[in-house]
Amino acid sequence: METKKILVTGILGQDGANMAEYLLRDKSNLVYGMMRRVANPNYENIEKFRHKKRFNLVLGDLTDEVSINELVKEIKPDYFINFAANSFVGCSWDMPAQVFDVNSLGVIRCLEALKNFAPDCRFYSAGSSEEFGNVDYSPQDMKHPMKPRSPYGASKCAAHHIVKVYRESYDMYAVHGLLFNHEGTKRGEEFVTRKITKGVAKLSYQIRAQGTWSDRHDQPKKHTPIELGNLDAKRDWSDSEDFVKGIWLMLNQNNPKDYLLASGEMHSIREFVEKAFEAADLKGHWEGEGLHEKYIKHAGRHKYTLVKINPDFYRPAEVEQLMGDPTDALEELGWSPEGDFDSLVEKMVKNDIDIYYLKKSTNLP
Ligand code: NDP
Ligand code: GDR
Repeated sequence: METKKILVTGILGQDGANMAEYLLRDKSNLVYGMMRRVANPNYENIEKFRHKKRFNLVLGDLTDEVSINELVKEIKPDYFINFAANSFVGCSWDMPAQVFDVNSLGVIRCLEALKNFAPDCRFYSAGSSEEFGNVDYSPQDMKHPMKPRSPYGASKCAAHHIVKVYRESYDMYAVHGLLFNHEGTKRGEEFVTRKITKGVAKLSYQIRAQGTWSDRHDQPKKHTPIELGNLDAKRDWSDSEDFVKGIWLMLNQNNPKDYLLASGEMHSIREFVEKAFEAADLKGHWEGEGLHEKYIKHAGRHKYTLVKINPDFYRPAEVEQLMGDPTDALEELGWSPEGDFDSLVEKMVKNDIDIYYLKKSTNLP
């Protein structure tokens, strides 16, 4: 069995950890997971495999070409999967230059290191549906023009172009996958899906864990509504565990070609909220309009506000809707995702309820 050396950046994030877990199932793979130096690293996402023999944790930073060059020189990887990024669209207006440094220049640093020290290595660049932005038609396909609405989206468009330029100029195997939103139990907490499922878990505990719905008390139990921004935005959500398989297929074609991964379905934030509370057996209803809209649950004599609007979570420019057409990936790559919207929401809610209740029962912070 020929050993494959695979360098995965962004290892502590959602996709890096899911990709490493997937690759380690094949005993011929040797995985190098790159993290940047931080004072208090959170290893939660990689705890399952962190101490495996075929996994090595290495330090590097996309803003520092010395570290990227040294890693490529030392490891001489067969595959370089670049997930590292400033991936939060919402903060990209506050630090646009940093976002470009990591998400665009960072990709050039990776490509240069490979060109100079491992020219046969296959490179994956993490592109985004945010590159489509203000969409002309739905579902979007690979021919859709790039119309980003945020510094983040623009930074990914720049990475998209530069990957193509290196592929064509230096005959490198470099692909830029256009991925629509993908979530799961390792999703970062500031993204709307995880924010909702964590909030649902907390509310479930606060309102009902210590007994039945509290009709006996004069006041409703103390509870923490989830505060959200634009409920009408629509996204095409999938499971990250399905996407890492599609990415691996993209890296193992005969000739490099970019693909789009998506579910082909679109749901609003409002629908995600409803589905998440249903999964926790806390179905409520919407009352009010605009900034005063709330998701309410009546229980006995009491009325619980489960969700309310906080205008701070609105963005300076919004991408109102995104939905991708995955036909090419399904037919040409043979990609076959297993999850769907309902199973994704249920999995995330159940996971967060388990975590929250366990923490409370063991008095962890
Ligand atoms: P995460 O935010 O979960 O992970 C990104 C990782 O990159 C983090 O672990 C972060 O480290 C690391 N990172 C940030 N800056 C640097 C740097 N300068 N040097 C090295 N590492 C750095 O993102 P996801 O796993 O969700 O996404 C993976 C990639 O896919 C990203 O590029 C994202 O933009 C892209 N993408 C994601 C989609 C999604 O829906 N999830 C959809 C389309 C594209 P730290 O932990 O220290 O912050
Ligand atoms: P997105 O994901 O911007 O699509 O980027 P996010 O979950 O942050 O937002 C999705 C939509 O929800 C609306 N929204 C809120 N978003 C957040 N984060 N918090 C809120 O309280 C809230 N309320 C409403 C947003 O306005 C938006 O419309 C993700 C990231 O993973 C990117 O890295 C990736 O490239 C794209 O998906 C595809």
